[in-house]
Order: sequence, then structure tokens, then C-alpha cells
Amino acid sequence: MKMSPSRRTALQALALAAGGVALPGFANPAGSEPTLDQLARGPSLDALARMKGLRFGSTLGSLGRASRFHDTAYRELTGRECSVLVAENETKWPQMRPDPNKPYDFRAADEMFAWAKSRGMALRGHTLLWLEAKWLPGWLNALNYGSGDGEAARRMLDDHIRTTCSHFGDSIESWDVVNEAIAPETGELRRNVFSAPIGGVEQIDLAFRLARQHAPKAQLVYNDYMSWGGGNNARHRTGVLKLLTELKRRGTPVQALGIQGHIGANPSEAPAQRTAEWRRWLDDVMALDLDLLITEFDVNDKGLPADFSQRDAIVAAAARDWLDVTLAVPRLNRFLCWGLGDKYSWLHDFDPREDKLPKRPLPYDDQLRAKPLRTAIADALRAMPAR
Ligand code: 9MR
Repeated sequence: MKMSPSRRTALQALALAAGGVALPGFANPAGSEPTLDQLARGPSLDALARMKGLRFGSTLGSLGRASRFHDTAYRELTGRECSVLVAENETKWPQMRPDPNKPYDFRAADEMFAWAKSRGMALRGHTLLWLEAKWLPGWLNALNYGSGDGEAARRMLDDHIRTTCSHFGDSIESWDVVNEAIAPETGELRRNVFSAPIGGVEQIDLAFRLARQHAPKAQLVYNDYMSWGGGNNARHRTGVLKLLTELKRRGTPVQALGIQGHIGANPSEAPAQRTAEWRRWLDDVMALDLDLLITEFDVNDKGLPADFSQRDAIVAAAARDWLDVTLAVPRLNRFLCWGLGDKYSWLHDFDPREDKLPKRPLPYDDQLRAKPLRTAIADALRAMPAR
């Protein structure tokens, strides 16, 4: 079989990293290609990222669907590939404070962060204010501040941000201060319990100012899932750019945009136009003097063929296209996946396939075998410009 150029690059880098010495488990019969797993035993994704001046990371969780943090093999894979960790759910408001009459419960996050710190990993915090009401605590949504009681609402936000930031202190290098404030259907701000008493953009501005006060050393990020393509994504991009422009105008201490990167793999979209529009939008964001992160990367395989090898190839190609454009932005310095193995992906529950087959959105399969997506990410890191 003829070796693809990307495989060849990966192999060459692997040989280089091994200093020309034969790698254990690498004794392929002459001329045969290494398996994806053998390639993955070469430089980690973080090592490849660091060669270009960025760091690679992922998420772990211990609440909800079977705990990936307590799955030793999965956790060790995360430790091997990554140098940045973010908690999938454990630092969200409803999870830390399900009951307003009880103190905050930080145990789940603390356990994961202690492990990450022992491995020398950097920590990201997610998220101080997820604007959509659905993801705020039920007890908070049930409060009735009325429109005149701004003071009580501001105190609530202050209490939450102060308590959370004080607990984690300087150990969190970067906070998603506000998450998903823009509705993709309209490009306008979502509404929640703080919208009437504090205001739409005002609650976002306040959250950033409180984060600055209570986490003085952390990078402060606005995080959202707008991506390339038309329709809702186009409206979403316009809305996010408008919000960031307004925050900058107000002097809000927002320092970076987190692009979640939950991308699809729809081959029917016009690729040249999609790429050009995405690049232009990234340029517009950069003109606002912000840093950039990819915070939650994965590839939704909904609608793709059932056959695993066909599906994996389309997913890998879509990832490579999107990453080549996005990683080219010089101020992008963190790249995190939303998990490393398909087994625990949020997409199983949130966006199942019509044929009910397992989803394959992440770089490793259910048995933690490396997939073509892992090679695509590695190749994109090798190909990107250094910063
Ligand atoms: O993956 C997370 C899932 O386990 C949770 O049930 C859900 C609600 O808290 O959030 C998911 O993570 C989301 C992240 O916090 C923000 N961006 C979109 C992510 C996927 O839905």
C-alpha cells in the first residue's frame, strides 16, 4: 500500500523524536505502515503543540455519565497527551452549588485538579456564568428579582464569582468567565434571571469585572461555539463579534475568545467560501486585540456513513481543514479537545445518530485505540506556523 504524505510526515517526526533508535513495539515487517497506535506512541499531542509554542489539553469529568476520571487508562491517556486540563462539569454553578442552603461543594473538582497539578498540568476554569438559563441552577432561575432589584442580583453574582475564584485561587490560569451568551438563531443576547435586574451586556461586563477582582492573575475568556458555515453559524458569529466589540468599547477586562470548536463534518458545504468567511471573521476578532483558544474541540459525525473507516476518514479530513485555518491565527496558544476517547463523549446523549450507532467524534476509540482523527490533529500541529 502506498504511504500517504501525512503518514510519511508523522513517521519522519517519530523517527526524529526517537533519535533514530528503533521504538519499542515498532517492529513492522519491512515496508509496512505503522499502525495509528504506534504513531500515537511517538511524541504526544502536547509535545507537538509545544514545538509550535502552544499547549494541548483536554477535559476530564468525574460526575454524571460513568466517571472518566476514575477510568485509570483514560485518565493516564489524558496525562500522557495533555498539559492543560479543564473540568467537563465540575466547576459549573449547578454542580458546585445544587442547593443554595448548603455550602459550595468543590470536592469533585479538587480531586481532579490535585491529580492534574501533580502531573504539572495547567488548569482552565469552566465557567463562572453560563448565560443560558437552562444551564444555571434551578433554584437561581426560580428567584424573582423583579426589574428594580439590581442590587440583590449583583450581590448573587458577586458571591458566586468571589466564592469560586477564592477557592481555586491562582491555580486556574484561565477562566471561561462567560459562556454562550449569544443565541445562534437570532445573533442576539440570551436572556436569564439577571437580564431584567442587571441587564444583558451589563451582567457580562459585571462578571468579567468580578473575575478580574477575584482572580487577578487568570486569563479572562469569553467562550462560545460559533463556527464556520452559513445559517445559524453565520448569525452566531455576527452576534459574538458584536458582543466582543461592545465589551471592548466598555473597557470590560475580556482578554481572549474561546472558540469551542464543536465542528460538524458536512462535506456538502462550499469549502472555499466557508474557509474565506471563517478566516475573515477570525481577522475581525483579532483586530479587537484578543488572544484566542480552542477550548472544546470534537467532530460531530451525525449523518456520516455507518462504516467506521469511511466515517473516521471524513471526520479526520474535516478536522484537518478546520484546524489548518484556525491554528494559523498567531495569537492562538491553547488547544483543548472535549475529551480524548469516544466512549465518554457528550454527543452520545445530546446528538445521537439516527442509526443509533456509537458516535466517533474524538481522537481515540472506545478501546482507547488511536484513530485517524488523532493523526489529523498531530499533522495539523506539525504543519501549523510556530508562534
Ligand atoms: O459535556 C458537558 C455535558 O456532560 C453536560 O451535561 C453539559 C451541561 O452541563 O455540558 C457539556 O459541556 C458543554 C460545555 O460546558 C459548554 N460548551 C458545550 C459543551 C457540550 O455541550
